[in-house]
Amino acid sequence: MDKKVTVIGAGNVGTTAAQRIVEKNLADVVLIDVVEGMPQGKALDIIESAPVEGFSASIIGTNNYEDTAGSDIIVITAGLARKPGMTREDLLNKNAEIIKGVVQNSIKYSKDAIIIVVTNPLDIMTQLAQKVSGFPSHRVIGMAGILDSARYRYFIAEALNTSPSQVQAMVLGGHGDSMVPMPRFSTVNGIPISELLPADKIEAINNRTRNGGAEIVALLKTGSAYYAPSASTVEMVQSILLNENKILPCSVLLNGQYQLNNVYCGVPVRLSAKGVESIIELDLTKDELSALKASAAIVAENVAQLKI
Ligand code: TXD
Repeated sequence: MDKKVTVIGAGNVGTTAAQRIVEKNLADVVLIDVVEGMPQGKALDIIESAPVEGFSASIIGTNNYEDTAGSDIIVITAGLARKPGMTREDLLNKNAEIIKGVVQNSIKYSKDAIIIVVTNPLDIMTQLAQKVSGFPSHRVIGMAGILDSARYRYFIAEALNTSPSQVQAMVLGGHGDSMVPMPRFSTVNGIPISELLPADKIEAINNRTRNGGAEIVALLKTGSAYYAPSASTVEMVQSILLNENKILPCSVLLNGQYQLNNVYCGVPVRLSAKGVESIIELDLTKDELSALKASAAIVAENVAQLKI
C-alpha cells in the first residue's frame, strides 16, 4: 500500500480499527502499545487472516515508535478506563498524561500526519493533542459524532423497521451526556423523521442515543463499545485517505463558528486529504444553538482544569 496508518493503543477499539483498515486495503498499519508482545501477537493473528479474507495490506505490531515513521494518519486509542476508587478527574489527568506522551513520541516520526483522537474524554483529549502537537487544527480531529450518529441512525431504523443504511441523522456537540441529537436534520431516504415518528418516540430515541455508550457498558460489564466505534473511526480514515470529502460530524477546533471560540466540539465538517477541508455552519434554532454551547462549555471547563 502507498499509505500508512499508525494505531496507538492495541486494545479493543485500536485492534478492531486496525483490522477494518487492512481488510478494506486502505493502508498498511502499524499497531503500537506499551504492553510488550501484545500488539505483535494481535497483528500476526490479523495478517494470518489475509489469505482467507483476501487483503494485501500489511500490519505489524510494535512497542517502538521508529516503526511508525512516515505515517499519513495517526489514530490514538491509548488510554485507561476508570478503575474503582478513581475519580473522573483522576482519569482525566491520567489519560491526559498518556495523550501527551503518545503525541510527542509519534509526531517525532510523522511530522505531516493527520491525528485522529478516539480516547475519552474525547473532545478534551483532542484539544490537548492539538496543543501538544502544535499541528494546525485541520490536522487534529476527534472521533465521536459519527458513532453517536450511527447509534441514532440505528435506533431510528429499528423504530421504523427499515434498513439502517436508509437513515441519515446527525448528533452534534461534545461526546457525553450533553451531546445534541438533531431530529430536524434526520431523514429516512429524504423524509424527515417528524413525518414518520411521533414526537415522544423521537424524544425517547434522543435519550437512548445520549446513553448509547452507557447501555453497552452496562451489558458488557468489563469494558466499553468497540465495534461501532472502530467502524466510525475507519470512516474518517477512509474519507481522508481517499480524499472523499465526506460530510461527517467530527470534533474540531471552533474559532468563531457557532459563536464558539478556542474549543473542540462536534460539528459537521468535510473530511479530505487535508484533514478538515471545511467546517459547515448550520443555521441552528435558538434551542439547538444553546444546547451546542452548553455542551461546548463543559469541554472548555475541563480543558481549563487539565494539569498539563
Ligand atoms: O466515541 C469515542 N470517541 C469512543 C471513545 C468510543 C469508544 C471508546 N472510547 C475510548 O477509547 C475509551 O473510553 C478509551 O479511552 C479508548 C480506548 O478504548 P478501548 O476499549 O480500546 O480500551 P482498551 O481496550 O483498554 O485499550 C486501551 C489500550 C490498552 O491496550 C493499553 O495498553 C493502551 O491503550 N495504552 C497505551 N498504548 C500506548 N501508549 C500508552 N502510553 C498507553 N497507555 C495505555
